[in-house]
Amino acid sequence: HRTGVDESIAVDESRPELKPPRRFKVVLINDDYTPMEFVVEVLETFFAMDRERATRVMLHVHTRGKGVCGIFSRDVAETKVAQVNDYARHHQHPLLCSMEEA
Ligand code: TYC
Repeated sequence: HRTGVDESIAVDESRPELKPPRRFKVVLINDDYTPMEFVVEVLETFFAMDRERATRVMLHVHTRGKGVCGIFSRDVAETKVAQVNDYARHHQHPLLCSMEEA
């Protein structure tokens, strides 16, 4: 098996280059009907924001039309988008979440 010394040599071995993973912004879109409190709850629940940050992001989206909730791998971004849109629809709000390459 490999010693600690071998491990440090192994990181220098020739290997096929891996492309850096693509990153994706998860974006919230403004609308006229979703309650502000619901948007804050979404940002707290799915993006682990405290109330102050969630309120700031919600107000940014409200005034600017859209805003970034976070930047993630493609898989995590797709999951967040689906979770938010499913949650909004479950509560019969038109809130829309989407993703774009960072
Ligand atoms: N514009 C909504 C309102 O005035 C609040 C809102 C904020 C809705 C952000 C969606 O992504 C959104 N109740």
